[in-house]
Amino acid sequence: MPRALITGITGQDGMYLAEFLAGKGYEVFGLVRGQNNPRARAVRRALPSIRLLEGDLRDLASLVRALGAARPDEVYNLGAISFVGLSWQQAELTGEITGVGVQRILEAVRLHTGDDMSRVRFYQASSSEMFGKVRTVPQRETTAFHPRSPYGVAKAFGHYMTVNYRESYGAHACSGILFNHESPRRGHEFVTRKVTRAAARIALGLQDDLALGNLDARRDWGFAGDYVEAMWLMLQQDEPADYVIATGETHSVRDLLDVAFDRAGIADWAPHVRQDPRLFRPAEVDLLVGDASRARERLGWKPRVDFRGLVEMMVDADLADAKQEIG
Ligand code: GDR
Repeated sequence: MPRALITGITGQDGMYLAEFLAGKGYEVFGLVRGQNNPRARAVRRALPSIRLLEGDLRDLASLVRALGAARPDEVYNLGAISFVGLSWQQAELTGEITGVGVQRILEAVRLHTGDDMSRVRFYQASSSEMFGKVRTVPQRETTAFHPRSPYGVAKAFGHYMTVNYRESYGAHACSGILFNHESPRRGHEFVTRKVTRAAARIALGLQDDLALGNLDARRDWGFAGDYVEAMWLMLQQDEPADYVIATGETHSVRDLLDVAFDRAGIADWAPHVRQDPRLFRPAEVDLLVGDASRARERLGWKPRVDFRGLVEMMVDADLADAKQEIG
């Protein structure tokens, strides 16, 4: 039975990946900060077969210990402070966990494996936020980075560290440059979920309006369930490499509002939405759209859910939640 250790197991991607790997017959271990926090309990409820281990990306010894307990064949580093908007308020902590944390877990794998680091395959959750103020459209693996937030800067550090451990120590380390990926499990602070949840709650009379920031930002939004499969496929290749994972389509926040409110049965979103200057970011990423040709060619990966399908799936789940709330 193959064994996998996932950091960030309590997040959206951690949950999808854990389910996916368990379905493939893996023994799945997850790193958590405290067994009794509500998110760890939720993971255990959803996936009783999972083994949760204590550890923190700020603490090298805890990572070495977790590796010793899990003895994984594959490590997926999904743990991070992942909300871009917050990263200006907590730039140092974001650097510490989202950036330096990657070096710590790579070093832990190196210490754990002794002289052959490639014995444990490593996946790093890199991000399209590294492209930031984009140099070319669409963005691919060779596109230069210009991160626009402390989060993007920290992810770029983690990305280059992953490449560096591969080149320095022969690690089988892959960096997945994932564009935005969403689902009904997405945190409420991210724009897709904020919009789909509000559309559902406004339609059912639970909420009156919705405050947003920049409505003109464009993103390449895919479905998280599709993207975790790409993570796994990367680690099944003989040669480690970096891959862009994206749909190749870009949409604005306005497009998101159109589809979400329409699905919730509201013809015009404009009367319900106001713009709040506090929700604008100090520096914005205006446009992201990825070219996932390498993943298509080498991994045989392609997304199954398109933008409309994704937004409708999320609105339907939020409508069901809102109805339950009403009782
Ligand atoms: P992003 O996701 O920053 O792209 O990072 P987010 O959903 O937060 O923002 C997307 C775009 O929407 C604009 N926006 C708003 N965003 C939020 N959160 N709330 C608002 O009210 C709002 N109004 C407008 C933003 O300005 C932005 O342009 C996500 C995260 O999951 C990262 O961890 C991941 O690495 C990248 O995607 C790929």
